[in-house]
Amino acid sequence: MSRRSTILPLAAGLALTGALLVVPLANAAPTAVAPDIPVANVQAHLNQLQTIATNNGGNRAHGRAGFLASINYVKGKLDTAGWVTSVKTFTYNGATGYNLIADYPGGDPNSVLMAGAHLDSVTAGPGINDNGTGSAGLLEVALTVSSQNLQPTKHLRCGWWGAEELGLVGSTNYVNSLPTAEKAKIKGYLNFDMIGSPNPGYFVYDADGQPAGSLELQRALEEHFVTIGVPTEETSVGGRSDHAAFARAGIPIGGLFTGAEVGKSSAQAQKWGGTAGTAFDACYHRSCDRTTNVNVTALDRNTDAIAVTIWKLSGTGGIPPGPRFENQTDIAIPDLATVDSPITVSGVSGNAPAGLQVAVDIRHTYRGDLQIDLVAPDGSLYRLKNSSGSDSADNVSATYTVNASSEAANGTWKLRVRDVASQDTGTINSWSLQF
Ligand code: DPN
Ligand code: ZN
Ligand code: CA
Repeated sequence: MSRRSTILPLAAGLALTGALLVVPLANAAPTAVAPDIPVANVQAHLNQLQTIATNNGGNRAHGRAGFLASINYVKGKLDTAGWVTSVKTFTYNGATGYNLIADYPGGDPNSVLMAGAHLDSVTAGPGINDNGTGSAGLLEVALTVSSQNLQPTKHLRCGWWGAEELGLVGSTNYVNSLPTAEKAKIKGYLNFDMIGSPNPGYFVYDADGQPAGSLELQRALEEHFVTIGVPTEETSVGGRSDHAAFARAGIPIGGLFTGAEVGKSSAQAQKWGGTAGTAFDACYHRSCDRTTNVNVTALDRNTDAIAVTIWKLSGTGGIPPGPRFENQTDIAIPDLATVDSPITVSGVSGNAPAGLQVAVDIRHTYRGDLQIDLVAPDGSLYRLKNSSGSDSADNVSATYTVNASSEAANGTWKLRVRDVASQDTGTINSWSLQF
């Protein structure tokens, strides 16, 4: 994180006057298109889980201090983001166990989409791939759901499970604790256990033999990999992770997995890269399952797939009818400068939609420096984001909804990014317009 700098008087560089129409902050989302999740944010959670283990005897196992500290870390992030959390306790092996349940306010309470990951490690090590990765990926997607103000049709609920490593204890306890009527409201459960294996495979839970409806989840989980051209394999995970109790209750299930103790075949190494004859995760259940035991590309792809799946299955993923335009040219944002990145739209009849989706991917060392506007072809300005002296996170990765219905669609649109404070700089990585 970068140091803070002084905000310059706003008058400097305000060339944006004249006939320009400035519209107040566009309401962020509901977005139809799942955003790209910056993997650095997921890695930051993994670093925190590693530190928790290091400070608590080297693990985050059931009954150990590192597990409760992990629960408190995830809970704190979700509470700040507006999720409604509750910690549910159970007893196993004479020790108190914890499940963290988080509900996203809104959606149809009778139609719940649930996703989960076990947060406990084995006692042998810190459990960063197993299952810091699934826990951190799901956490970052949940935080993105709220930062985007997603308005899903379904009610969204996430679970971080305890004592998975001792026999799926936490998730089983949760499902068994639900009255029949509550179980019936859960229309699907997605499980994420080991999604950053160091010698990764790309496995999607096979819907065969699972409750009816599981195929829809499998297809949704595969969708992002189809989009990015990464082949997947179906895997029969049987009862090896926390989906099992949900499946037993007749709830459709699905999940992602990058492999554990099994060796990668040469055919798999050919299509996925990596090392044939070596385990997908040679540090599985060992002390070396540290932050170094994560393949960042696999973590990135799987986290994006979680987002695409949740956006789609929660009832917000219908692709809007119009075409999409993107500018992927990197444009530097020098200190205290204003830069424009153009997108020329042609072949669209009439005006832009009331729900024009503007997806923005900016890398920056202090996002509070940035004021962002969308400039319509006639020069009208739509404010997407204000600068803020206290917004100390880095990158901007967000999708904004703009009512652009008074603008002709065709012509050159621009993303105008103004860096208002000294020291930190960045780059427009890409941005897009979804009509
Ligand atoms: N359940 C995992 C563990 O925590 O050890 C391993 C695993 C996950 C195996 C998913 C198969 C499928
Ligand atoms: Zn696991
Ligand atoms: Ca700056």
